[in-house]
Amino acid sequence: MRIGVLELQSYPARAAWEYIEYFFTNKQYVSVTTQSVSFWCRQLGHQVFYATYSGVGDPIAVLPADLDLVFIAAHTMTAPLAYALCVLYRRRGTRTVLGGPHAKSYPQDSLRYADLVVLECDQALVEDILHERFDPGSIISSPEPYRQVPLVVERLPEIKKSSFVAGRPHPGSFIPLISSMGCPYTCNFCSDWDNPYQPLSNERLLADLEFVSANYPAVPLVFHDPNFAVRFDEVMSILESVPPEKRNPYGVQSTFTILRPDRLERLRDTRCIFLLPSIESWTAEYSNKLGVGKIEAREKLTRMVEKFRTLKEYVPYLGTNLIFGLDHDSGPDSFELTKEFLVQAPFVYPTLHIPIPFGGTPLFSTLLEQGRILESMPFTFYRIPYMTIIFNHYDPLTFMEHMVDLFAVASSNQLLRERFAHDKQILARGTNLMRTITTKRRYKVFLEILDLLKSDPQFLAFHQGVTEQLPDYYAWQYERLMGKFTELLPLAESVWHDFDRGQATLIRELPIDVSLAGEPVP
Ligand code: B12
Ligand code: SF4
Repeated sequence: MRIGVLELQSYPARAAWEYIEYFFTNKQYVSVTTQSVSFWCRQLGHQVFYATYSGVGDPIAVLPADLDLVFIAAHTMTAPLAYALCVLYRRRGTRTVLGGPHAKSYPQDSLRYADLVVLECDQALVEDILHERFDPGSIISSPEPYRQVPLVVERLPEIKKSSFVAGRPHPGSFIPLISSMGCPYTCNFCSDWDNPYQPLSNERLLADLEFVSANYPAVPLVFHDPNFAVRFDEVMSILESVPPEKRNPYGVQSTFTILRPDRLERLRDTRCIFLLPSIESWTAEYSNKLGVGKIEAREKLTRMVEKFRTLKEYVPYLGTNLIFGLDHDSGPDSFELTKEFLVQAPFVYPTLHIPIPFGGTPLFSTLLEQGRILESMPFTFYRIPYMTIIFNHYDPLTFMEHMVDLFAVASSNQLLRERFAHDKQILARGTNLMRTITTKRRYKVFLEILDLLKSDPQFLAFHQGVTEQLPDYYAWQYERLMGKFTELLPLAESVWHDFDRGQATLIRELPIDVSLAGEPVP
């Protein structure tokens, strides 16, 4: 069979800056699972065309036209483009399979456009798909996420294609790895809230580390573990079994409960170069993973600054996530504390989020039940800097005023100068510059939205949930982003979503080893 495996990372770039940004950032955001699916198909003897689409060029051109089957992986923000490609491939007679974060969040909606929709995936499921064991129109799932990640040497053709240029690593290349699945925490906005922590094979991790050290010395590794090194000693001893002078640098997302001061030397000595421990919120919620107990917000700020200062002595590049407008947030406090954090810890790059109702999370269920999701908002806007929900304690105008105020500081040249003063390394400086430019672009969008909230009563009414009529501003943005693909997926298709997850829930509850698709739904 001729099989395409496509990972969609973005919409087509339109401005010069977007070409630069997408090449240096999106291109490095490739997923291990899509590479694994490609490898499993090759292993079964098929002719496989693997591609990632970072936003440069035409997404149709990255794969041949005459495929028998195509796997498409997408996040929710790129779902409309993925749907449009499904429409196109189906017209050409190609079977379409949608997988990845969006398919898992909104399986029922994905089924409007794809022949098969995948929740969890493993090698056996891919084999069943290729043998046409599932009826078109099915939501399918392996009993649990795959346990055996293909080795780097096995995924090398995919890695070369996605992360390297002309088969060779360049200064911005990363090699993606994964050493565990799931997470012991249960944050209500995260898709992994109910996915138990599962370490993967230590032997295979060591084989990967030895392979990259011998063949791609100095190329940084990026671990996609939702929460890295929950079993800290075990993982560190694997990393330490590579001789110190042969270790590749690496980056991870982890929680403060794991990053205890007595462990930081081991992180430094194994060459951890970037760390993303999330703060999430200044209120007491989500504090359990920060290792500070349920303390008052201002004290939390002081403790977080201290913790990041300590981390900085061991790890050169630090980032964190903060979310504004979660249900327990109210008033200006979170915004003000964040501004103080930015000034006191300029060496930490924060990603400042607005809650997004990703399907399958407790946050989604609550918001849906309370009628607080702006249901006609296309998936295109399920990303910062857009508002897709009605907040518990903020009206949209006040919320946006706070965001504008915060982003004025976050994107300021003054803060960039301070970041440069703290980070002398070229890679860190380049990353800080790129991220500041991205933050400035988001700031501009916030200003536009604030202006519309103030000047256009219909726009304000939409964000207050008074009308479902999508404002012209979003209609125009949708068509601008989708470009020629609007013809395949007109706006009218994207202002309605099937949020039902009935089938998805049913399938996940079926016992192991049962052929999961095509089961009658009572
Ligand atoms: C690692 C990670 C990243 C990494 C790597 C991304 C990548 N391409 O894999 C980085 C840091 C780059 C990243 C970036 C982003 N991420 Co992220 N990320 C994660 C994280 C922490 C773990 C994902 C993972 O690899 N898990 C391990 C794998 C094995 O499990 P899995 O992803 O659940 O996949 C299973 C199935 O979905 C399926 N599957 C997965 N891919 C495919 C592909 C095919 C073809 C098939 C058939 C099946 C299939 O098989 C797997 C095993 O069952 C999750 C949160 C979490 N805790 O899970 C968020 C998460 C996936 N990210 C999310 C988001 C929103 C983003 C960003 C958009 C954030 C932003 N604002 O920029 C960007 C998008 C990047 C881009 N343009 O592609 C959301 C996605 C929600 C959604 N519905 O879209 C999540 C779920 C976090 C959340 N909010 O809950 N992310
Ligand atoms: S700690 Fe991170 S990965 Fe774990 S549930 Fe919370 S947000 Fe998700």
